[in-house]
Amino acid sequence: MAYECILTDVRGDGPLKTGVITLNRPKQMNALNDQLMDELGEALMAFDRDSSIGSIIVTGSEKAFAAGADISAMADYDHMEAFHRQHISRNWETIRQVRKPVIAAVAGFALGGGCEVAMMCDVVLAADNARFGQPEIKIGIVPGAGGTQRLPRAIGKSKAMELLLTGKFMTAEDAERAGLVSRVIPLANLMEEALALCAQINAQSQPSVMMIKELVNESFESGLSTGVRYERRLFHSLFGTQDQREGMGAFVQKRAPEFKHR
Ligand code: CO8
Repeated sequence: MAYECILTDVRGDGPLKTGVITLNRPKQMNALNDQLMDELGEALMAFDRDSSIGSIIVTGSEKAFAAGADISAMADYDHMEAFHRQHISRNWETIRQVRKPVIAAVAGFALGGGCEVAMMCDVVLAADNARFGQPEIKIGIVPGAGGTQRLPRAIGKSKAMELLLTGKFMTAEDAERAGLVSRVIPLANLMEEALALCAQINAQSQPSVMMIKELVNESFESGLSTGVRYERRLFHSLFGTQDQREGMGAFVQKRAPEFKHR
């Protein structure tokens, strides 16, 4: 399918490749309109279905990962339009259906819906110029795609409240200190580092990769006891796989594993 608001690419030279999705509405700082969110969802699901892809990177430009939902598209909505037409809600959860790891490589602004999309990803890597925030309060609304839920889980209640209640931005360094991002990387090296991380993930046993993602998100997005119980069940199930036998056998024999499902 031809996309207008995103670019897609496949990178890497191992048996499993990395799907790269670049948000591409440069004039609007990658503001997330309906078409972009539709295209992002389709590209994510296409990479998820593709058995030659092991992981996915979502990135933006050097100036903006995404400066939020498109305010000009929403400005004249009334309550019924926002609710009934499902215009701004139907396509925001697709990213959560993806089973493969999704890495957000964030440079520049990740604000409002942009910060929310980054938080829906499994790992967030930040360029040193990245700025995170939920400035919805400044335009008379509240976050609508998980910001009030995922931000406190990511950085704790007090820091999240301060950001949410003031709309101020967080630097990449502060975001790393708070645990919102896993690493800060010089802007020029962001994609190289993101691709290197994906190559490391792609070399692992893919059922384990997908189950770890499912397990972490199960607990992160629900209660701890449910997550721990779920973890026990999937842990047991892996003892029915060849990769478990190979992985543990290789350790005992002091050699590198040759996973079948990679
Ligand atoms: N929507 C639409 N256009 C935008 C947006 C946006 N979110 N952000 C920037 N733009 C546009 C500007 O209007 C401007 O366009 P033009 O050149 O035609 O005037 C262009 O991008 C460049 O922006 P600026 O001139 O403002 O550039 P600056 O460098 O001065 O500032 C900022 C950059 C700080 C990013 C600034 O543009 C800004 O504050 N943007 C708005 C940030 C914001 O409020 N984001 C939250 C939006 S609301 C939201 O995300 C709710 C999500 C709910 C999802 C619900 C799903 C169910």
